[in-house]
Amino acid sequence: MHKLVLTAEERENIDALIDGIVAADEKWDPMAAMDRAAEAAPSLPLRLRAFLAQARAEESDVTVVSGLPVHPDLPPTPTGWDLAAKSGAGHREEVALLLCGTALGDPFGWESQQDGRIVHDVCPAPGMESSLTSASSAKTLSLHTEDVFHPCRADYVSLLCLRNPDAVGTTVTRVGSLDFPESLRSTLREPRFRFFPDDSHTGTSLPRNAADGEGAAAAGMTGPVLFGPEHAPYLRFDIDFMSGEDAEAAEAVLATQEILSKAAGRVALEPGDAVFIDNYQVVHGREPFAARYDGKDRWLKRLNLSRDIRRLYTHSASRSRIIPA
Ligand SMILES: O=C(O)CCC(=O)C(=O)O
Ligand SMILES: [Fe+2]
Repeated sequence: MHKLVLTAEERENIDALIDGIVAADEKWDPMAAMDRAAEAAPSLPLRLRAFLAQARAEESDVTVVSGLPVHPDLPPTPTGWDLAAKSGAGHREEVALLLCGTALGDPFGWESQQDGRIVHDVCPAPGMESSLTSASSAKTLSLHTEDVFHPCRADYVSLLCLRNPDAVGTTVTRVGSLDFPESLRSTLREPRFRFFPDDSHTGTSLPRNAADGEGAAAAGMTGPVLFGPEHAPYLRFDIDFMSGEDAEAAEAVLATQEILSKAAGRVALEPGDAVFIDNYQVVHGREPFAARYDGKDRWLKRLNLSRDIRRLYTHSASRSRIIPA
């Protein structure tokens, strides 16, 4: 893990950049803020820019920046992303995440997720406690690749913590830390696995399983779990939204889940901490917690980053940062 702790002076400099971006538009405009953050990012403190540039160049798997500004008058934690979107709650913090994120990659969103927003809110929502989405709380969010089904999935998933009063951990397993038995490794290298869109895209709240192979969304796409460099492979995995195409591949999924779970570490984000998770090298999840809906619940901002935005443009044949549904 690579970690940088910002000084008070650096935090003040970033706060001043946020002031400028927020003041530039009469009304909070998240799309305009994305462009303004990209323009302003070269003015971030040099130490922070150098740290993020190095993380990108060295393909750091888990990168943490601590001490980002969180406004002292932060509004109560919204009880759902839709309410946050409507009120613009935590918009200064969205800008902070965009500013840092653009140093690692290009922000993008999904038409099918949180209404095509670029920066998402991760906060518990009533009725979603046991869902398989980021709005859950009571249920463990199992280790996953973000948007495992899609060829344009993020290179980095970034999370900025606004509140985390119970120090709930984000779980992470780095593929670089794993030692797969040789026969498992070679099975995982083969395109014998099928990946499905998760519930945050399909709007359903029931676990998908290999048996419901009907319909377009259930068709998914096949590919390997391990791919890329022989001795430092990339990884693609989400037990809730994948299946093996044959009995041996199905066994390999279960065996891999066990290996990933045993190797999991945790990062309990504090307000002002941003973590940049390499979505090709790390699977992440979350420990369960009790949501109280009292305005003080855990609250993160989430941003997907691509190392090459043209991957999106060629995929959807449009120059848009929002991947169509
Ligand atoms: O809440 C967390 O710590 C992580 C949730 C998650 O997996 C996500 O938002 O993508
Ligand atoms: Fe996630």
